[in-house]
Amino acid sequence: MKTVLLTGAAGDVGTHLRRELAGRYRFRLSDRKPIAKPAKGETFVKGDISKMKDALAITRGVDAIIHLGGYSVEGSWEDILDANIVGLYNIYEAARRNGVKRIIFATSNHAVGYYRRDQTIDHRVYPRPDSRYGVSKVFGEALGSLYSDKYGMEIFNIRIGNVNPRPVDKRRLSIWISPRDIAQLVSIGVDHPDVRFEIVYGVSGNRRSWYDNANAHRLGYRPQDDSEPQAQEVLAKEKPGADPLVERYQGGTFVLAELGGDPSKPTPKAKAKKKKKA
Ligand code: 15L
Repeated sequence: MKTVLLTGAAGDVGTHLRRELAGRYRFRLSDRKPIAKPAKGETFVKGDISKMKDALAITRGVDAIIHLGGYSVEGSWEDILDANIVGLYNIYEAARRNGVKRIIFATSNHAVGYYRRDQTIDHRVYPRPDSRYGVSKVFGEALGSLYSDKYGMEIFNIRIGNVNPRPVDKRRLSIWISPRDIAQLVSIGVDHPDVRFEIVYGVSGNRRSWYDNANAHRLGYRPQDDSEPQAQEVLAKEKPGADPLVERYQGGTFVLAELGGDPSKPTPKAKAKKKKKA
């Protein structure tokens, strides 16, 4: 049985994975917060990944790392920097020094949140982060690419939508992933024999998806859930009058935070040029 480190194990996604994957791996759980009762087959090691010493200690001797740890929404630059840039670097570098080859990285739909909802995007699109948080996820994907090319590490990036037992609003009908589907995808990341550097979307088989998840399917992902049967109920509860920008972009409210302009409109320079020509 593989020993797998789960960083950020005290969070929501970590809690779902522990339950769904119980008995499949020997889990080493790690978080800054304590976990009251590790289950059978689990051990807990407290650690702050913004400190290299801790990152080295928690990654020693494992077969793979599921890296969920970090700041999970938009936040101040200081918080994002500590957890998602420094912390992420520490995990990758500690893994390399400890000879751990395989990392499953919980990246996010917010790495590409500035794609419009009328677009279908696949794993090859250029990143379009919608927040500092999204930028930190793009950084994580880029660092994984470097560690894969330079050091031969095996990196499996899951651009997670929203992990929840049920889809909670209109936007999440398109990006929802059920606990059992995220567990399946994470297991592919841990066990697939042929991973070098992969990007997949962490979504169920939603009919309303904005993603072409062909790369996940190629690697064997067969989602069992679809948000559609719950769509009517979810839409009935949706409050009308959402900001048109929130409605236009995949990242939803993340695009609105500190918004300085509408990216679909021409830049002031382009506007001036057009005026001059006319
Ligand atoms: C994420 O990346 C966040 O970690 C999660 O809390 C949700 O906000 C999710 O995206 C989402 O877009 O719904």
